Amino acid sequence: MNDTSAVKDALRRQQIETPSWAYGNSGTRFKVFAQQGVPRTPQEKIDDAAQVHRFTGAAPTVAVHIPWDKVDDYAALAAHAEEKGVRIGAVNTNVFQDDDYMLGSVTNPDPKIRRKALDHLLECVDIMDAVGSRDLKLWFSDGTNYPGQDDVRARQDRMAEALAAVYERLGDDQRFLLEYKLFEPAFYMTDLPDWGASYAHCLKLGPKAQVVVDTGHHAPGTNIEFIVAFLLREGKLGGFDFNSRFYADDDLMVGAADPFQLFRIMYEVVRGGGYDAETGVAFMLDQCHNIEPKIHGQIRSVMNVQEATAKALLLDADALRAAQESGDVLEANAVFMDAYNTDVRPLLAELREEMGLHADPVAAYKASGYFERVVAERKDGQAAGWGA
Ligand code: PSV
Ligand code: MN
Ligand code: MN
Repeated sequence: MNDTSAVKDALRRQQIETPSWAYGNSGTRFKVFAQQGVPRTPQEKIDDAAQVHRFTGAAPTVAVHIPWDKVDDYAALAAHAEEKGVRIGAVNTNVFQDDDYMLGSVTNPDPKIRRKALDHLLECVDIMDAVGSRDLKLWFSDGTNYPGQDDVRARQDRMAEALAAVYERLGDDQRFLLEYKLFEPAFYMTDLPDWGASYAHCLKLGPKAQVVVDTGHHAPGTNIEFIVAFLLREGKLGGFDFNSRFYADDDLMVGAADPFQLFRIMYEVVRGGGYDAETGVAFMLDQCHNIEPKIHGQIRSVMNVQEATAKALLLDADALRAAQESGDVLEANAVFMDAYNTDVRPLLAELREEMGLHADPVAAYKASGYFERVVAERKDGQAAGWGA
């Protein structure tokens, strides 16, 4: 796309979902650092997410995580979000923080524990109904630490059984997004370690089962953009959990470790039709801000995704195809790199002003006084969930 106004139109409709847990205190297993002004309730996490949308105009939904965001009245939580100018997005399940799940949740050898895990997943679909959510995000920590610990194949059967039961429960306008992760917390074998395993389970179940690519869940050097291209071609890419990694599942800000990789991913999204209206590809952030301010970090992350997207949209697809078809390796690579090396910040600043926003969301947020206000108002903010 070379036409700047078409690129702007495409960017105008980009929606990036922020996670409620990004606003809570987080850390590693060594230490959770308590920051100032951190939300004390699910409602306050939504209030913070609304600030990210207020200044970027691109983050209209916030994902919740159950039970971290447990409330008595989910319809009221959805109404609270609407009041603040955002909506509740994906409902994230949690079958990894209970003593019962030491040997697994839906793949646990004990049928009583499998039932408990499945009940939680089904309860999360009830919550989706209450808040009007389309997506159920499933991440399982299930796996084993030692060879021989459990039967790998039986665990796949149990996984398939649970996924089928959840699939069955989904409404017509709902779907589940199945996450995979190479390792951690299981260190020998993970029950859904890679996109192939997630894809195979989803393929069997049907169109309401889609794969979600968490950019931090691969072995170093994995060509994530290939996975994206492949899943899009098969109609099985449900969305992204964006974050950056240097080593393992670091959950650092998207675009911080490798902005070029983010661009390559966004290029494949655009190329594969994943950016078209109504495509269903969800752009979500799955991050935590252990040492940096959280709302500011989320705004930065949204901007990083926007910049990679703008570059991907600006790429001269005709010139690229011509070079590819004539076998001109260096010209094809030059066209690709030209797009990546374009400074899109002025274009995005212009677009924001056209949308009635400040050209610089970070400066506008800092000038708003919101942070100082919540620091004064909120004491003893909540931990995000894990590592607490
Ligand atoms: C754990 O690895 C994880 O980071 C997964 O990516 C989930 O999406 C997230 O936690 C929230 O449950
Ligand atoms: Mn994730
Ligand atoms: Mn993760």
